[in-house]
Amino acid sequence: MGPSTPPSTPQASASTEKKKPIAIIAIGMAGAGKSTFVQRISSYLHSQDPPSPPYILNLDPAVTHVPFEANIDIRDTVNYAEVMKQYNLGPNGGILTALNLFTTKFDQVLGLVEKRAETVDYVILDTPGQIEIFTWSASGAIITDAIASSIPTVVAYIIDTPRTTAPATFMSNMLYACSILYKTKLPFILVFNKTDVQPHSFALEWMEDFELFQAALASHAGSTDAEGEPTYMNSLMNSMSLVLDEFYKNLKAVGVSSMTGDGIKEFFEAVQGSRMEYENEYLPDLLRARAAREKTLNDAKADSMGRLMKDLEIDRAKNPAGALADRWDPNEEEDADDEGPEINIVDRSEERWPGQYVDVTRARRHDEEEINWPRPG
Ligand SMILES: Nc1nc2c(ncn2[C@@H]2O[C@H](COP(=O)(O)OP(=O)(O)OP(=O)(O)O)[C@@H](O)[C@H]2O)c(=O)[nH]1
Ligand SMILES: [Mg+2]
Repeated sequence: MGPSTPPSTPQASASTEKKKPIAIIAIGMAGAGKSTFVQRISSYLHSQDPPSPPYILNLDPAVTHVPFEANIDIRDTVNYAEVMKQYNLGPNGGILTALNLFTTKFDQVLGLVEKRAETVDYVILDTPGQIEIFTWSASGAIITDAIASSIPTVVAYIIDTPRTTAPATFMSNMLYACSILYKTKLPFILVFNKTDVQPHSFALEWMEDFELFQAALASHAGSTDAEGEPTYMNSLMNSMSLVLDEFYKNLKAVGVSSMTGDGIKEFFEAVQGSRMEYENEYLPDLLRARAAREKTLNDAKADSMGRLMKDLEIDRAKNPAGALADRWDPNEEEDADDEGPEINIVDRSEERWPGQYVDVTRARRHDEEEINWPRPG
């Protein structure tokens, strides 16, 4: 045999050679520390050798101050206070509508992100304070799916550790995380934040051994009734802890302090581990689902096209002159009225701050602006 060239798989090598960033979507209850966390991981990446500045998207239209310098900021695109006024909405409706308007232009955002794909290692998304606005809205799902089908994506579920030490609160928070995992089906990292105030070891213990959790539950006030029998709530939570036990097996958990930077390195190790998970589990599912969707769509198109052509043939045979008069005149003006309101995405790093790193702890928006959006009550 002559000198053999190694068997080449052009598609496989092309996909691994082309560098792709990882998207991190920070999701969590109001005040869990999402924005502080995004700021912290951003400054961690800046401090790497060589520095690896991330591409950051702020999706919270109602925030007055972000502690990081966003490359794309929803506030540059939609004015949340104006939306509230114009559509007669309360704070949450305003945030949701602002997010919906922004999502109509998400193709532009994707374009900007893809342009950076070769030079950036991480794309980070900070989401609105009210968790359900992102996790239970059409636009949240569209944004998540759009990003996840374009680059490897992980969800960082930020937990306010000091506020989840009560077993019942812990369980509610985990159930919420569980619902997001099953909705997004993306690699998932539980980020126990604020470990400077409360170490997260109790959470890891409960997750590893549900009997420890049940013991904690039993020792909590209100878990037994007057006769000393476990209450309904208590037995419900006991059985749910068994369900969650299964859920925990699919997750990574890290403890961090966005304040001190503790645990951020471990977080990035978990993120890197998730890339494999994305490629082996999520991506094949996504491609399968997309192929199925396209096939249904194409079948439907072919079917209606076939029927349309048949109708036209009959029509033409019946009335040849009418069919000719019905033809489209290419010189006719096209209707330009169906354009939506003018919304445009701004990449700040291309406009005002070309690749410039601003001290994130002191970051401010445009200096000449004195906008102070009210926070949702
Ligand atoms: N001690 C401590 N406090 C933290 C930590 N991370 C965030 N905080 C504080 O928690 C509060 C909320 O932080 P944010 O980053 O605004 O939380 P968020 O989830 O973005 O809040 P919303 O977007 O308003 O829902 C702030 O006062 C932070 O200073 C941490 O690791 N340790
Ligand atoms: Mg925030």
